[in-house]
Amino acid sequence: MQISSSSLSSHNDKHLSRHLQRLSFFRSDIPHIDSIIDKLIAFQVAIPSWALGTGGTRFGRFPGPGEPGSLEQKMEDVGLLHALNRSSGAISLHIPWDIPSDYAAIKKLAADLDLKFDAVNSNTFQNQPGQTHSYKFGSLQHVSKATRQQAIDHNIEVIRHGVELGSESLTVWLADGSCFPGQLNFRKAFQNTLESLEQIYAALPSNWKMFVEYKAFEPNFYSMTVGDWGQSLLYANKLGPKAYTLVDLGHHLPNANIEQIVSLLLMEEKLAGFHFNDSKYGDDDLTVGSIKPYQLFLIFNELVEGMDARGMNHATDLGWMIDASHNVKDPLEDLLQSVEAIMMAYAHALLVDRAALNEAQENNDVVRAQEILKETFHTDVRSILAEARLRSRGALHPLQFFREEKIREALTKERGTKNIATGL
Ligand SMILES: [Mn+2]
Repeated sequence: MQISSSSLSSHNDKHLSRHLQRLSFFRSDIPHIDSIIDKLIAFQVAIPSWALGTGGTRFGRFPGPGEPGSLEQKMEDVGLLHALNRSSGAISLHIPWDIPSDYAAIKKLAADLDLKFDAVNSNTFQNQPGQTHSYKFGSLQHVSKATRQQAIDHNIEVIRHGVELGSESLTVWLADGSCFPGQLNFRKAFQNTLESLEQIYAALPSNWKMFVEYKAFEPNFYSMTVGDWGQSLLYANKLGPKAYTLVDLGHHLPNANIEQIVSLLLMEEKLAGFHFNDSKYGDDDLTVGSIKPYQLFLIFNELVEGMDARGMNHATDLGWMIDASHNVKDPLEDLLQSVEAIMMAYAHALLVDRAALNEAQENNDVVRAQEILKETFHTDVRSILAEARLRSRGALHPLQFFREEKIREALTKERGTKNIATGL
Protein backbone atom coordinates (compact mmCIF):
# COMPACT_ATOMS: atom_id res chain seq x y z
CA MET A 1 0.00 0.00 0.00
CA GLN A 2 1.03 3.59 -0.51
CA ILE A 3 0.10 6.65 1.50
CA SER A 4 -1.83 9.23 -0.49
CA SER A 5 -0.58 12.79 -0.47
CA SER A 6 -4.14 14.00 0.12
CA SER A 7 -4.45 12.07 3.39
CA LEU A 8 -1.07 13.45 4.47
CA SER A 9 -2.16 16.98 3.59
CA SER A 10 -5.39 16.74 5.54
CA HIS A 11 -3.50 15.35 8.56
CA ASN A 12 -0.97 18.18 8.39
CA ASP A 13 -3.66 20.83 7.86
CA LYS A 14 -5.49 19.63 10.94
CA HIS A 15 -2.40 20.03 13.14
CA LEU A 16 -0.78 23.02 11.44
CA SER A 17 -1.84 25.93 13.62
CA ARG A 18 -0.83 24.21 16.85
CA HIS A 19 2.49 23.23 15.26
CA LEU A 20 3.26 26.76 14.09
CA GLN A 21 2.50 28.08 17.54
CA ARG A 22 5.00 25.69 19.12
CA LEU A 23 7.59 26.36 16.45
CA SER A 24 7.45 30.15 16.90
CA PHE A 25 8.08 29.67 20.61
CA PHE A 26 11.16 27.60 19.77
CA ARG A 27 12.33 30.09 17.13
CA SER A 28 12.22 32.98 19.59
CA ASP A 29 14.69 31.08 21.76
CA ILE A 30 17.00 29.65 19.09
CA PRO A 31 17.59 31.88 16.08
CA HIS A 32 19.69 29.44 13.96
CA ILE A 33 16.82 26.97 13.76
CA ASP A 34 16.79 26.78 9.92
CA SER A 35 20.33 25.42 9.67
CA ILE A 36 19.39 22.75 12.21
CA ILE A 37 16.24 21.85 10.27
CA ASP A 38 18.31 21.47 7.07
CA LYS A 39 20.61 19.01 8.83
CA LEU A 40 17.63 17.08 10.22
CA ILE A 41 16.12 16.81 6.74
CA ALA A 42 19.39 15.44 5.32
CA PHE A 43 19.85 12.85 8.09
CA GLN A 44 18.61 9.37 7.13
CA VAL A 45 18.53 6.23 9.25
CA ALA A 46 18.52 2.87 7.50
CA ILE A 47 15.97 0.26 8.50
CA PRO A 48 17.12 -3.38 8.62
CA SER A 49 14.87 -5.84 6.84
CA TRP A 50 14.65 -8.01 9.98
CA ALA A 51 13.13 -5.22 12.09
CA LEU A 52 9.90 -5.21 10.06
CA GLY A 53 8.57 -8.39 11.60
CA THR A 54 8.09 -9.26 15.25
CA GLY A 55 11.29 -10.53 16.80
CA GLY A 56 11.44 -13.25 19.35
CA THR A 57 13.47 -14.78 22.08
CA ARG A 58 14.77 -18.31 22.50
CA PHE A 59 11.58 -18.96 24.45
CA GLY A 60 9.10 -17.99 21.81
CA ARG A 61 7.85 -15.62 19.18
CA PHE A 62 4.47 -13.93 19.03
CA PRO A 63 3.99 -12.73 15.46
CA GLY A 64 1.61 -9.92 14.63
CA PRO A 65 -0.76 -9.62 11.68
CA GLY A 66 0.11 -8.09 8.35
CA GLU A 67 3.85 -8.61 8.61
CA PRO A 68 5.85 -8.62 5.37
CA GLY A 69 6.60 -12.01 3.87
CA SER A 70 8.84 -11.06 0.96
CA LEU A 71 11.66 -8.66 0.18
CA GLU A 72 9.24 -6.52 -1.82
CA GLN A 73 6.86 -6.25 1.15
CA LYS A 74 9.73 -5.38 3.50
CA MET A 75 10.72 -2.58 1.14
CA GLU A 76 7.12 -1.39 0.99
CA ASP A 77 7.12 -1.19 4.79
CA VAL A 78 10.28 0.91 4.82
CA GLY A 79 8.68 3.03 2.09
CA LEU A 80 5.69 3.60 4.41
CA LEU A 81 7.96 4.68 7.26
CA HIS A 82 9.88 6.99 4.95
CA ALA A 83 6.69 8.52 3.57
CA LEU A 84 5.64 9.38 7.13
CA ASN A 85 8.89 10.57 8.71
CA ARG A 86 11.08 11.29 5.64
CA SER A 87 14.08 10.06 7.67
CA SER A 88 14.02 6.35 6.83
CA GLY A 89 15.24 6.49 3.25
CA ALA A 90 17.36 3.32 3.24
CA ILE A 91 17.02 -0.41 3.81
CA SER A 92 19.69 -2.83 4.96
CA LEU A 93 19.39 -6.33 3.56
CA HIS A 94 20.31 -9.59 5.15
CA ILE A 95 21.62 -12.44 3.03
CA PRO A 96 20.33 -15.14 2.63
CA TRP A 97 16.97 -13.94 4.03
CA ASP A 98 16.60 -11.22 1.37
CA ILE A 99 18.18 -12.56 -1.83
CA PRO A 100 16.60 -10.65 -4.73
CA SER A 101 15.32 -12.76 -7.59
CA ASP A 102 15.24 -9.82 -10.00
CA TYR A 103 17.73 -7.03 -9.33
CA ALA A 104 16.24 -4.62 -11.85
CA ALA A 105 12.73 -4.97 -10.40
CA ILE A 106 14.02 -4.51 -6.84
CA LYS A 107 16.02 -1.43 -7.84
CA LYS A 108 12.99 0.01 -9.60
CA LEU A 109 10.86 -0.57 -6.49
CA ALA A 110 13.52 1.12 -4.33
CA ALA A 111 13.59 4.12 -6.65
CA ASP A 112 9.77 4.35 -6.61
CA LEU A 113 9.81 4.33 -2.80
CA ASP A 114 12.74 6.79 -2.64
CA LEU A 115 14.94 4.23 -0.85
CA LYS A 116 18.66 3.49 -1.02
CA PHE A 117 20.39 0.24 -0.17
CA ASP A 118 22.47 0.54 2.96
CA ALA A 119 25.06 -2.00 4.13
CA VAL A 120 24.45 -5.64 3.23
CA ASN A 121 24.73 -8.15 6.06
CA SER A 122 26.16 -11.65 5.91
CA ASN A 123 24.96 -14.53 8.04
CA THR A 124 27.30 -17.20 9.35
CA PHE A 125 25.53 -17.52 12.69
CA GLN A 126 23.10 -20.20 11.55
CA ASN A 127 23.24 -23.11 9.14
CA GLN A 128 21.30 -22.82 5.91
CA PRO A 129 19.49 -25.74 4.24
CA GLY A 130 21.88 -27.82 2.17
CA GLN A 131 24.99 -26.26 3.69
CA THR A 132 28.03 -28.60 3.65
CA HIS A 133 29.83 -27.47 6.82
CA SER A 134 28.23 -26.53 10.14
CA TYR A 135 28.84 -23.24 11.97
CA LYS A 136 28.20 -24.85 15.34
CA PHE A 137 31.81 -24.13 16.37
CA GLY A 138 32.24 -20.90 14.49
CA SER A 139 32.65 -19.70 10.93
CA LEU A 140 35.60 -17.44 10.07
CA GLN A 141 37.44 -18.66 13.18
CA HIS A 142 36.74 -22.35 12.61
CA VAL A 143 39.53 -24.90 13.10
CA SER A 144 38.58 -26.46 9.75
CA LYS A 145 39.80 -24.62 6.68
CA ALA A 146 36.88 -25.91 4.61
CA THR A 147 34.37 -24.39 7.02
CA ARG A 148 36.23 -21.08 6.99
CA GLN A 149 36.27 -21.12 3.18
CA GLN A 150 32.53 -21.72 3.06
CA ALA A 151 31.98 -18.67 5.30
CA ILE A 152 34.39 -16.57 3.22
CA ASP A 153 32.60 -17.58 0.00
CA HIS A 154 29.25 -16.62 1.56
CA ASN A 155 30.53 -13.14 2.46
CA ILE A 156 31.87 -12.65 -1.07
CA GLU A 157 28.46 -13.68 -2.43
CA VAL A 158 26.85 -11.08 -0.17
CA ILE A 159 29.16 -8.43 -1.63
CA ARG A 160 28.07 -9.48 -5.13
CA HIS A 161 24.39 -9.03 -4.26
CA GLY A 162 25.20 -5.63 -2.75
CA VAL A 163 27.08 -4.53 -5.86
CA GLU A 164 24.08 -5.39 -8.03
CA LEU A 165 21.82 -3.23 -5.84
CA GLY A 166 24.15 -0.27 -5.40
CA SER A 167 25.04 -0.90 -1.77
CA GLU A 168 28.52 0.25 -0.73
CA SER A 169 29.29 -1.56 2.49
CA LEU A 170 29.38 -5.01 4.04
CA THR A 171 28.64 -5.55 7.72
CA VAL A 172 30.28 -8.60 9.21
CA TRP A 173 28.91 -9.66 12.55
CA LEU A 174 30.30 -12.95 13.80
CA ALA A 175 28.72 -15.21 16.37
CA ASP A 176 32.15 -16.88 16.63
CA GLY A 177 33.59 -17.52 20.05
CA SER A 178 33.48 -20.17 22.73
CA CYS A 179 31.11 -21.23 25.46
CA PHE A 180 33.54 -22.92 27.84
CA PRO A 181 37.07 -22.36 29.12
CA GLY A 182 39.62 -24.35 27.14
CA GLN A 183 37.33 -24.74 24.12
CA LEU A 184 39.31 -22.33 21.98
CA ASN A 185 42.87 -21.17 21.51
CA PHE A 186 42.20 -17.41 21.49
CA ARG A 187 45.26 -16.55 19.42
CA LYS A 188 44.52 -19.17 16.76
CA ALA A 189 40.86 -18.12 16.64
CA PHE A 190 41.95 -14.51 16.10
CA GLN A 191 44.48 -15.46 13.40
CA ASN A 192 41.98 -17.66 11.54
CA THR A 193 39.38 -14.89 11.69
CA LEU A 194 41.86 -12.29 10.49
CA GLU A 195 43.01 -14.44 7.56
CA SER A 196 39.39 -15.10 6.60
CA LEU A 197 38.50 -11.39 6.84
CA GLU A 198 41.54 -10.60 4.66
CA GLN A 199 40.12 -12.73 1.88
CA ILE A 200 36.73 -11.04 2.14
CA TYR A 201 38.42 -7.63 2.27
CA ALA A 202 40.29 -8.47 -0.94
CA ALA A 203 36.93 -8.98 -2.68
CA LEU A 204 35.59 -5.52 -1.72
CA PRO A 205 35.09 -3.09 -4.62
CA SER A 206 37.30 0.00 -4.35
CA ASN A 207 34.47 2.28 -3.14
CA TRP A 208 33.24 -0.18 -0.50
CA LYS A 209 33.69 -0.26 3.26
CA MET A 210 33.75 -3.27 5.55
CA PHE A 211 32.17 -2.80 8.98
CA VAL A 212 33.51 -5.15 11.64
CA GLU A 213 30.81 -5.37 14.29
CA TYR A 214 31.63 -6.48 17.82
CA LYS A 215 29.51 -7.98 20.57
CA ALA A 216 30.40 -8.74 24.17
CA PHE A 217 28.48 -11.99 24.58
CA GLU A 218 25.76 -14.17 23.05
CA PRO A 219 25.42 -16.59 21.40
CA ASN A 220 28.76 -17.55 22.91
CA PHE A 221 29.01 -16.97 26.65
CA TYR A 222 32.67 -17.47 27.52
CA SER A 223 34.50 -15.62 24.74
CA MET A 224 33.55 -13.76 21.59
CA THR A 225 36.17 -13.61 18.86
CA VAL A 226 35.15 -10.01 18.04
CA GLY A 227 34.02 -9.17 21.56
CA ASP A 228 34.68 -5.48 22.01
CA TRP A 229 35.78 -2.32 20.25
CA GLY A 230 39.46 -3.07 20.94
CA GLN A 231 39.28 -6.37 19.12
CA SER A 232 37.26 -4.85 16.27
CA LEU A 233 39.80 -2.05 15.97
CA LEU A 234 42.66 -4.57 15.87
CA TYR A 235 41.03 -6.33 12.91
CA ALA A 236 40.15 -3.05 11.17
CA ASN A 237 43.69 -1.69 11.55
CA LYS A 238 45.28 -4.89 10.30
CA LEU A 239 42.85 -5.19 7.36
CA GLY A 240 43.41 -1.71 5.92
CA PRO A 241 41.75 1.59 5.06
CA LYS A 242 38.45 0.13 3.85
CA ALA A 243 37.83 -1.68 7.16
CA TYR A 244 36.14 0.08 10.06
CA THR A 245 34.60 -0.59 13.42
CA LEU A 246 30.83 -0.71 13.79
CA VAL A 247 29.29 0.27 17.11
CA ASP A 248 26.01 -1.40 18.06
CA LEU A 249 24.64 0.20 21.22
CA GLY A 250 23.37 -3.09 22.66
CA HIS A 251 26.64 -4.98 22.19
CA HIS A 252 28.46 -3.68 25.27
CA LEU A 253 28.77 -4.90 28.80
CA PRO A 254 26.54 -2.98 31.25
CA ASN A 255 27.58 0.62 31.99
CA ALA A 256 30.19 0.78 29.22
CA ASN A 257 31.02 4.39 28.35
CA ILE A 258 29.86 4.19 24.73
CA GLU A 259 30.20 7.96 24.19
CA GLN A 260 33.91 7.71 24.97
CA ILE A 261 34.29 4.72 22.63
CA VAL A 262 32.74 6.57 19.68
CA SER A 263 34.81 9.67 20.41
CA LEU A 264 38.10 7.74 20.27
CA LEU A 265 37.11 5.66 17.24
CA LEU A 266 36.23 8.85 15.37
CA MET A 267 39.57 10.35 16.38
CA GLU A 268 41.30 7.29 14.92
CA GLU A 269 39.22 7.57 11.72
CA LYS A 270 38.00 4.03 12.28
CA LEU A 271 34.30 4.50 13.06
CA ALA A 272 32.04 4.05 10.06
CA GLY A 273 28.97 2.08 11.05
CA PHE A 274 26.42 2.60 13.78
CA HIS A 275 23.54 0.44 15.01
CA PHE A 276 20.87 2.03 17.21
CA ASN A 277 18.75 0.27 19.81
CA ASP A 278 18.34 0.43 23.57
CA SER A 279 18.73 -2.03 26.40
CA LYS A 280 18.47 -2.60 30.11
CA TYR A 281 20.61 -5.72 30.38
CA GLY A 282 22.44 -6.62 27.18
CA ASP A 283 21.47 -7.00 23.55
CA ASP A 284 17.80 -6.42 24.37
CA ASP A 285 16.90 -4.85 21.02
CA LEU A 286 14.54 -2.36 22.65
CA THR A 287 13.19 0.79 21.02
CA VAL A 288 15.89 3.46 20.66
CA GLY A 289 15.79 5.91 23.56
CA SER A 290 13.22 3.91 25.52
CA ILE A 291 15.50 3.22 28.50
CA LYS A 292 18.49 5.59 28.39
CA PRO A 293 17.67 8.67 26.31
CA TYR A 294 20.28 10.80 28.12
CA GLN A 295 23.03 8.36 27.17
CA LEU A 296 21.79 8.44 23.58
CA PHE A 297 22.13 12.22 23.64
CA LEU A 298 25.65 12.00 25.14
CA ILE A 299 26.63 9.57 22.37
CA PHE A 300 25.24 11.92 19.71
CA ASN A 301 27.00 14.81 21.36
CA GLU A 302 30.34 13.01 20.83
CA LEU A 303 29.38 11.95 17.31
CA VAL A 304 28.58 15.52 16.25
CA GLU A 305 31.61 16.98 18.04
CA GLY A 306 33.95 14.33 16.61
CA MET A 307 32.55 14.53 13.08
CA ASP A 308 32.70 18.33 13.07
CA ALA A 309 36.31 18.21 14.30
CA ARG A 310 37.15 16.21 11.18
CA GLY A 311 34.90 18.10 8.79
CA MET A 312 32.71 15.06 8.19
CA ASN A 313 29.23 15.14 6.70
CA HIS A 314 26.80 13.99 9.40
CA ALA A 315 24.36 12.54 6.91
CA THR A 316 26.68 10.60 4.64
CA ASP A 317 30.03 9.86 6.27
CA LEU A 318 28.77 7.28 8.75
CA GLY A 319 26.35 4.41 8.12
CA TRP A 320 23.38 5.00 10.45
CA MET A 321 21.06 2.10 11.05
CA ILE A 322 18.55 0.79 13.55
CA ASP A 323 19.26 -2.76 14.69
CA ALA A 324 16.38 -3.94 16.81
CA SER A 325 13.63 -6.50 16.70
CA HIS A 326 11.64 -7.33 19.77
CA ASN A 327 8.64 -9.26 20.83
CA VAL A 328 5.74 -7.08 21.87
CA LYS A 329 5.14 -3.99 19.69
CA ASP A 330 3.89 -3.42 16.17
CA PRO A 331 7.24 -3.27 14.32
CA LEU A 332 6.30 -0.22 12.25
CA GLU A 333 5.08 1.74 15.26
CA ASP A 334 8.25 0.76 17.08
CA LEU A 335 10.44 1.94 14.20
CA LEU A 336 8.60 5.27 14.05
CA GLN A 337 9.36 5.70 17.75
CA SER A 338 13.00 4.70 17.26
CA VAL A 339 13.61 7.09 14.38
CA GLU A 340 11.96 9.90 16.36
CA ALA A 341 14.27 9.19 19.33
CA ILE A 342 17.34 9.23 17.07
CA MET A 343 16.32 12.51 15.44
CA MET A 344 15.66 14.01 18.85
CA ALA A 345 19.11 13.06 20.14
CA TYR A 346 20.69 14.39 16.94
CA ALA A 347 18.78 17.68 17.22
CA HIS A 348 19.87 18.02 20.84
CA ALA A 349 23.49 17.39 19.90
CA LEU A 350 23.25 20.08 17.20
CA LEU A 351 21.94 22.52 19.82
CA VAL A 352 24.86 22.12 22.25
CA ASP A 353 26.73 25.39 22.72
CA ARG A 354 30.16 24.02 21.76
CA ALA A 355 32.11 27.22 22.45
CA ALA A 356 30.66 27.50 25.95
CA LEU A 357 31.24 23.79 26.64
CA ASN A 358 34.83 24.06 25.43
CA GLU A 359 35.40 27.09 27.65
CA ALA A 360 33.95 25.28 30.66
CA GLN A 361 36.20 22.29 29.97
CA GLU A 362 39.30 24.49 29.63
CA ASN A 363 38.47 26.15 32.96
CA ASN A 364 37.70 22.89 34.77
CA ASP A 365 34.21 24.28 35.40
CA VAL A 366 32.56 20.93 35.89
CA VAL A 367 29.22 22.33 37.04
CA ARG A 368 28.93 24.65 34.05
CA ALA A 369 29.88 21.84 31.62
CA GLN A 370 27.20 19.58 33.04
CA GLU A 371 24.62 22.39 33.04
CA ILE A 372 25.24 23.09 29.34
CA LEU A 373 24.51 19.47 28.46
CA LYS A 374 21.52 19.17 30.82
CA GLU A 375 20.01 22.44 29.63
CA THR A 376 20.23 21.25 26.03
CA PHE A 377 18.85 17.81 26.82
CA HIS A 378 15.78 19.33 28.47
CA THR A 379 14.98 21.53 25.48
CA ASP A 380 11.79 20.34 23.79
CA VAL A 381 12.86 19.83 20.16
CA ARG A 382 9.73 18.04 18.96
CA SER A 383 8.48 21.05 17.03
CA ILE A 384 11.65 21.32 14.93
CA LEU A 385 11.52 17.60 14.15
CA ALA A 386 7.92 18.10 13.03
CA GLU A 387 8.92 21.13 10.96
CA ALA A 388 11.67 19.07 9.25
CA ARG A 389 9.05 16.45 8.36
CA LEU A 390 6.62 19.09 7.12
CA ARG A 391 9.24 20.69 4.85
CA SER A 392 10.14 17.30 3.38
CA ARG A 393 6.48 16.32 2.76
CA GLY A 394 6.12 13.91 5.67
CA ALA A 395 3.57 13.82 8.46
CA LEU A 396 3.54 16.21 11.41
CA HIS A 397 2.69 13.29 13.71
CA PRO A 398 3.69 10.00 12.03
CA LEU A 399 2.57 7.62 14.77
CA GLN A 400 -0.82 9.31 15.11
CA PHE A 401 -1.23 9.17 11.34
CA PHE A 402 -0.31 5.47 11.30
CA ARG A 403 -3.06 4.70 13.83
CA GLU A 404 -5.73 7.05 12.51
CA GLU A 405 -5.30 5.82 8.95
CA LYS A 406 -5.40 2.19 10.21
CA ILE A 407 -2.29 1.28 8.24
CA ARG A 408 -1.65 -2.03 10.02
CA GLU A 409 -5.27 -3.05 9.42
CA ALA A 410 -4.86 -2.30 5.72
CA LEU A 411 -1.60 -4.31 5.57
CA THR A 412 -3.27 -7.22 7.34
CA LYS A 413 -6.12 -7.20 4.87
CA GLU A 414 -3.61 -7.26 2.03
CA ARG A 415 -1.12 -9.81 3.47
CA GLY A 416 -2.98 -11.92 5.97
CA THR A 417 -1.82 -12.96 9.40
CA LYS A 418 0.73 -15.71 8.82
CA ASN A 419 3.77 -14.06 7.25
CA ILE A 420 7.25 -14.31 8.72
CA ALA A 421 9.79 -11.56 8.01
CA THR A 422 13.02 -13.13 9.20
CA GLY A 423 14.72 -16.46 8.84
CA LEU A 424 14.90 -17.01 12.59
MN1 LIG B 1 23.97 -4.82 15.12
